[in-house]
Amino acid sequence: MRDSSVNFNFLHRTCTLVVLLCFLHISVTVIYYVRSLDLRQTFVQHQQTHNQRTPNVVRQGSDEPKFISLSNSTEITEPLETCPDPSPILVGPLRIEFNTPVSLEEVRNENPRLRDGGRYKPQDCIALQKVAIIIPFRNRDEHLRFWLYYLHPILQRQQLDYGVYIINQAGDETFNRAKLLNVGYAEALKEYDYECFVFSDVDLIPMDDRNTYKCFSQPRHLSVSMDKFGFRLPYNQYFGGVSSMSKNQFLKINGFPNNYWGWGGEDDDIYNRLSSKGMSISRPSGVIGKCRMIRHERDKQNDPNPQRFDRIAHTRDTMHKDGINSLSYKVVKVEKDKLFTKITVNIGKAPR
Ligand SMILES: [Mn+2]
Repeated sequence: MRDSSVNFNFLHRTCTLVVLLCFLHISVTVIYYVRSLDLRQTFVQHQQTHNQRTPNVVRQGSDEPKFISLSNSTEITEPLETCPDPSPILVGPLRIEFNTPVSLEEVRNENPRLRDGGRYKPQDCIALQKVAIIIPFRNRDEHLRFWLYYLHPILQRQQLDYGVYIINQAGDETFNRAKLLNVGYAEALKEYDYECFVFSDVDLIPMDDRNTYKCFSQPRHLSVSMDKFGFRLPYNQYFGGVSSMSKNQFLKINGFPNNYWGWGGEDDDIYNRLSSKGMSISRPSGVIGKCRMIRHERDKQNDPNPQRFDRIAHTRDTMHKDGINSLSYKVVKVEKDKLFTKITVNIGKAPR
């Protein structure tokens, strides 16, 4: 009898101890669980405030980057920081087609952040470069509309401080692409302290916004894989289509030749100028450098220049006399549109 009561007492105490231990275990588990919930919540809150601090792009099938507003924020008074390189709002490969015509009104509406003259700079950071984009032009309004439609959103995503200059050759003498480019350089500099110049044909559209329209430590050839050439470089020294040069690089070669009237050769002359000054050509990869050319017939008054081979052979002798230091022209008209600055110039004609 006594023996069993001792046994029972022992059993009772053991059970109580086990129950207490279980309770302790559960309490500790619950406390840790609640604390981890708390931590997770503050982490999420922190993430949200962090996202609001950095401009965040929402991509919902739209080309236009949308920014979360920073209004009512104390940061508005803080000095701006330099934009990150590469721009965090690039999207990569783009679909480019020329089947549906676009109107200037449509392009103006889709780019509300542009200032008069086709100017733009990012609001939330200081652009890496001030870039003037120079387009030699005559009677290609349809191409220009496509160019503006595609390029303005791309250039804004690239976070550049840029302006678009259409240099329109007055009259109907033979076309002179390189001289128009010299005019664009000179006229853009009268307006703003540009440090980089992109020279682009009006009918070339990049197929990837990672192909940044800015300058590099060497002159840059940007249109490296055109659909017209089967997405390949036609030859190693090719420098036509779209290229970029800093002010220093441009001045080192005395700008571009003024005496290439008609189609062809001026881009090879520019290549000769660069290589004679010991510069090399920088290029994006063949994937990032893909671009489309709008199909067209050869323009009237832009026949192949028969003198081009002879001229290219003598670039080194002529480049110091012929270039930005010998440029002469007359501005006929300046038009400021929201999408571009169009400068109509009289550049004379080929000597007969
Ligand atoms: Mn063309």
